[in-house]
This record gives sequence, C-alpha cells and structure tokens, in this order.
Amino acid sequence: SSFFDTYHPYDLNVAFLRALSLSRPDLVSAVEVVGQTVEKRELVAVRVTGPTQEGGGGGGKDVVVLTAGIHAREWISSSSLLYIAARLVDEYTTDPSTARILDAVEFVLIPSINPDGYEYSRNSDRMWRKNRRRNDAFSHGVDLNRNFDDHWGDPGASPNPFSETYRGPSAASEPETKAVQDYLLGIARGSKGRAPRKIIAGVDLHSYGQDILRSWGWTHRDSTNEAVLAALGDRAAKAATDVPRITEKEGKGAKYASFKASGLYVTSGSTDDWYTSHLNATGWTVELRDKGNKGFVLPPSLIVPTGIDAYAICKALVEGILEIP
Ligand code: 0X9
Ligand code: ZN
Repeated sequence: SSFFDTYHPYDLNVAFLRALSLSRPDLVSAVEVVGQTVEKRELVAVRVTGPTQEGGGGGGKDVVVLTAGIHAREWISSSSLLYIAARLVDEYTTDPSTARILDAVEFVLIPSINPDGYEYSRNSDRMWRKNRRRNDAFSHGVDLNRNFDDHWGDPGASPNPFSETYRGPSAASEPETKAVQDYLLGIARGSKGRAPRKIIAGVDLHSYGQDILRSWGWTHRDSTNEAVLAALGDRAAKAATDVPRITEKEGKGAKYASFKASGLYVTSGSTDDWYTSHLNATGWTVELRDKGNKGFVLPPSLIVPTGIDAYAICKALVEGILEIP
C-alpha cells in the first residue's frame, strides 16, 4: 500500500511533508509555520530545492510557489501537491530533468490554504467550499479564492455571507488569506534576514475541469504577457495530456485545456491574479480531474493518475518559464 491510496486528514498530510523533510534534509526544508486558521490550525509550508546554493541569477534561486486546498471539497488538490513533492524528491537523483529544475529553482509548497474547511468537508459536509469563519448567527464561511487582495470587491464575488463565493468583509479579512499573502510577500521582498527573491510562478491547484488557467481572471482583457502565457499554458496542457502511462496504477490519461481564467468566468480576489499582480509572477489556476463525472468526489484510485497530471503540468510550466530568455 502507498500513502497515495487514499485521502488523509490534514495533520497526516502535514506529517507526510515532515517525514519527507526528515528523510531528505538535503532537498526539503523543515516544515515552516505560515500562520493560523480561524480554528487555530497551523498553516504550513516546505521548500524543496537542490543542495546547490544558487541558480542562474546570482542572488538566491528563483522561486516557484505551489498552493492547494483553498477550496475545502477539492481534496485531490492537496493530494496532488504532496505527490508532486514526493516525485521531485525521488527523481532528483534519478531524472536529470528534475535535477535541472531543482538546481535552478526553489519550490515553496503550501499543501492546504484552508485546512479548517478540509476537515469540515471530511467530517461534516463533503461539499463544503469556504473557510470556517462564523459570519453571523446563520452563516459560516468566506470563499478564500474571493478574499485575496486583488480587485477585491469587483464583480465575480458575492457580498452575501450565504453565498458560496462570499468575498468576506474586506480584502484579506481572513487569517488564512492574510498569512499566505504575508508569507509570500516576505519571500519576494526578503524578510528574517533573507535576501529578496524573484517568484517566477504561482500555481494554485483546484478541481475539477482539467483546465490550465492563466491571468487575468478579473477581466476579459489580456495580461501584458498573454502570448507567452498562452504558449506556456498550452505546453503544460499538452504535457499532462500526453504523459505516457504504463502500469495499472498510473491509470489512463486525461485531456487538459488551456485558456484565460476569465474564460471560465470572471472572479475577483483570486490567488492567480494576486500572484500575477502582487508577486509579479506568472499566476495560474490548475483545475485537476475530472470533467464532472465524479466531480469533487474523485475516487482515491484517481489520486496517482491525477498526481501524474499535476506533476507534468508543473514541470512543463517551470521548464517553459526557464526557457524564456
Ligand atoms: O471559482 C474558482 O475559484 C475556481 N473554480 S473552482 O471550481 N475550483 O472553484 C476558478 C478560479 C479561476 N480564476 C479566476 N477566475 N481568477
Ligand atoms: Zn477551487
């Protein structure tokens, strides 16, 4: 049996990362605490990178941010992030293309932005989406992917606390949003005696739909780098669609599409556009499997097949970005 045979409680997902870091301290940092949730769970991050000091730049290595679990019911996103972490570590020594990536960049991995919601989805209401803020006597939850500090309050989010896309009372009102924003801004600007770092990509994993979405999501207009981002997204979609699969466990392939996030629908206060505008990174939302057959309730047998998709997507995005002159 393997860790990826089933979905696990949040604490066990964190323990997996802790074990990874203890087994390969040369590649994986200790688990860092990013902040606390409404229900006082710890938000965590780990960094994964090759033991070499720096990439091409001269300062520290460029950074790739990978986040998951912002929507409670999208369990596959967190499992896929852990799968990516495990593959990066496993293949550093066996796959030269992985070594190249880990020698060039540092991955910052946040396995869940919304662990309170995840536990509520596991234990009480499988279709829960938001965090577990008590809004008033009658309603709970802010949609954290409408609470980020980019175009907050614009169309594409709801002011109504009952709504599944409730934006919250103000931008970054939620401790989860604030902690993730501040942690990533700290990396970009430099903090705790560390030099500022260039964040080249922010990828937020979701489900479902099998789509690779690029900025903007808040407007139908193109971002400044539309042509480059479209090519990157297309390349990642193709990589995921075309991964060769041999064993039974690897499952069958799935077809991914790539387009502007606004092509799905316009939203405000979302991570992808915040990554683009505030981190100066290429911001992405990746909707993993499936296309709606099982939807959010994706069977555990598809954890590895979907993890393989997610790994191919992230690898292709990073390789593509590193090729940009
Ligand atoms: O609505 C969302 O937050 C995402 N879809 S989901 O079904 N996982 O909830 C899509 C967000 C895409 N990004 C933007 N429109 N900015
Ligand atoms: Zn989502």
